Amino acid sequence: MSDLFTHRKKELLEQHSELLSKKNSPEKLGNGIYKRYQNPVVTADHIPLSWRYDFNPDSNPFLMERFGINAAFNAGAIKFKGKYVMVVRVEGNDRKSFFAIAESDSPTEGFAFREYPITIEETENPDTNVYDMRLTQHEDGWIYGIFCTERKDYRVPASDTSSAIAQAGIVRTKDLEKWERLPDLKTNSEQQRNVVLHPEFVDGKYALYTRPQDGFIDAGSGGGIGWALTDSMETAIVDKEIVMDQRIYHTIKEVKNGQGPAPLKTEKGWLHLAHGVRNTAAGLRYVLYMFMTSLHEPWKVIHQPGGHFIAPKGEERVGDVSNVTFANGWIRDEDDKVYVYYASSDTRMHVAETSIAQLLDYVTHTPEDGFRSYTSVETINRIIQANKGILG
Ligand code: M1P
Repeated sequence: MSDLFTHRKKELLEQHSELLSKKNSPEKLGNGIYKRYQNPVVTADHIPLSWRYDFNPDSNPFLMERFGINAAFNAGAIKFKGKYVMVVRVEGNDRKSFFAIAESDSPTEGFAFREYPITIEETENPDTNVYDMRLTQHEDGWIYGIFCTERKDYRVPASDTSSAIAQAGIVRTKDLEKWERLPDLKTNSEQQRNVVLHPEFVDGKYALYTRPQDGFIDAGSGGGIGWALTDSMETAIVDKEIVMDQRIYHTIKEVKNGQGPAPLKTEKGWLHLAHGVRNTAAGLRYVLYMFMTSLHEPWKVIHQPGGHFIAPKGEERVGDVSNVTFANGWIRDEDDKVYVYYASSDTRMHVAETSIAQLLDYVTHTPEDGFRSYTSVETINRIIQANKGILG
């Protein structure tokens, strides 16, 4: 074994273990709605060295990276057997994404990947790429994972090597070890992404949040977040999708939007986290927003705070796809604290800490978007007026 090999091995192991044991602390003040934690909770560098390097000095004398990892982001999340668990979208240097579990005893630090990534069986129509799993602990006893399965669109001319078709793939598990692949969701929409299973039966059926769209990137005539019912998850078929949260001109969700994780049930209604997209001269900007739906009619929006809940900030603004925040996982803890696991710029995972009480206050008391500059000034004037004599 060469000195170079020995030295590199020691340094790699030290650096990796330092990263995994790095302490994390919340920002001091925050905005009263949540506190961001200072360090990302999962990055490409968290990926086990045993996936990336061949540690045999005979076959890898330079101790080169053999399988590069480009990013670790857009994670589904669940608390399982006392552990905070993320099902992370890991993307290799080859641009293929796959899923892997990172878990910790703490919600905000110490996330380590399991020894192997998750093997998701293919259907008779193999996926080219799989990503963005939403986990739902359903009242039927299964944990479902719905993810995007992307395949090449063969209907286009051979010169078009980019066009793809996105649909919803489905797996289920009881132990986060063995994942059973079910047939893909069937809908009447040309493309689907951001499909999420509601945790409870509605009228005896499984309920899904969908995102019908015409093109792979463009929502086209797909108007927003959809709501649909299916009799079964073993052959999930949706006839009708109604748009329950539409995209709107000159808002943070003007171009498209999509449900984040499964909603959280509270005594006042279902709390939803979603992403909204608008276009800019610098490209698409993805931010997170929230809304609440009726407890008994979860497809009816009853509160919709104006503007974004979390937008890319500081270093979060830069990455593979810059100016993006995206969340498909959050965990409500036993003490009603809520950990929002969000990704920045399609590159890394972060956490923000809040609580059900804070989120309820935020969702029910944040002014709604008035859709005009004039109404924004009116809203601020009302707040200033109410503060008179209080601030001195
Ligand atoms: O690159 C930003 C996001 O773009 C897509 O989201 P949407 O379907 O709403 O356009 C997804 O590819 C997502 O993974 C990605 O983070």
